[in-house]
Amino acid sequence: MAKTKKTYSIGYVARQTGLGTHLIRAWEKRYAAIEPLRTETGRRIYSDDDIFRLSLLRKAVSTGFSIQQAAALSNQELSSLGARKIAFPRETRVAAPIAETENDRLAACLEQVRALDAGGLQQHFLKASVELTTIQLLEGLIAPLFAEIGRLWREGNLRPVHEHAATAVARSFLSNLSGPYRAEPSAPRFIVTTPLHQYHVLGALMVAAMAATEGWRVTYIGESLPSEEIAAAMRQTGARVLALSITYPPDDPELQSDLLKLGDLLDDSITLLVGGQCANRYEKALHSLRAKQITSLARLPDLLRQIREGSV
Ligand code: B12
Repeated sequence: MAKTKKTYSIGYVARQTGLGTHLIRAWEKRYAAIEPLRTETGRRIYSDDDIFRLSLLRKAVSTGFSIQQAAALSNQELSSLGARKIAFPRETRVAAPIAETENDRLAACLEQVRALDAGGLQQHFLKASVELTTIQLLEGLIAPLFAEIGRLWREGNLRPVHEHAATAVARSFLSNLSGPYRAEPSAPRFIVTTPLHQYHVLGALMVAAMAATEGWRVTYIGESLPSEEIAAAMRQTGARVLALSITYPPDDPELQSDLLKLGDLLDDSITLLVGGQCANRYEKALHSLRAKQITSLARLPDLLRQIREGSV
């Protein structure tokens, strides 16, 4: 593909195309959909041609073609898809209809949850991951979906089995979300977990996906870990950042004291980030840990950049 002289960072390309950075890399690595140039140090740089092609691919995928199919086409063929000049056999098209607005997406996902259709729900998540940026996908679809599931469950309008089945899909989907993106070996390490007796994991998995998207080498070390194990993981990996997610219960005295213990076990240079619905209920312990409490995932990218630059 002919390259023009001007080049751009992946962040710029993501903003221009509306695609997440993890997805741009995944389309390149898995499907050879584009061929970005590399700097001498191996960093990817993108041309106007790359941006144009990614926009065409995005359009093709959002009208129902799989990225595998779309990546095999030339720009000219991709351009003509809109006019339906190329027809793939129907059964090879992505089955679920494209949901246009946030509410449509949410309603479509909820329908799959009610129908206990794990494959259907996964399909909707996959489609949304193509159409949306990572933060839009997490904060605009998956988090509100689970808030709604929680509400319907509490009111008796959904059974525990619906919530369990949906959680199983989300858990596996979120675990794989950062999979396509392999950080540089020199990238700083980031550990995510839920502390003692904390069994709600989706928030932690979202944090892991966000940090991976930002180029950190992320390890999710599992849930309900006592402070000794968390500290051991930090020592072994030399990670600079530890993220904890705290959801329920809000008043566990054992967790309070375990968090205080964590303060003694962690190196002072480690940045501790804490979020989740009940994080503020452990204020005293978190204060003594000098933890940064964050209420929104959207704040994470800026904060991680600042930590990387050493400005916080
Ligand atoms: C799924 C779910 C479960 C699953 C959890 C599966 C799993 N392995 O994760 C199961 C079935 C196990 C479960 C069990 C229970 N649950 Co529950 N559960 C939920 C539900 C429906 C969704 C939670 C979720 O994952 N949400 C999606 C995530 C992504 O949202 P989030 O955690 O808030 O994270 C967001 C932010 O907080 C932030 N964030 C989170 N962590 C971090 C960390 C950092 C560093 C940063 C930057 C940001 C960040 O980012 C996310 C995106 O915005 C909620 C409903 C709700 N309103 O949340 C109830 C809910 C949390 N559960 C609740 C309850 C009561 C229970 C049970 C006691 C029910 C029971 N009677 O058995 C048990 C307790 C189990 C236990 N021992 O802890 C209550 C808690 C009420 C409270 N606070 O007092 C809720 C709110 C439901 C309700 N009644 O309204 N639950």
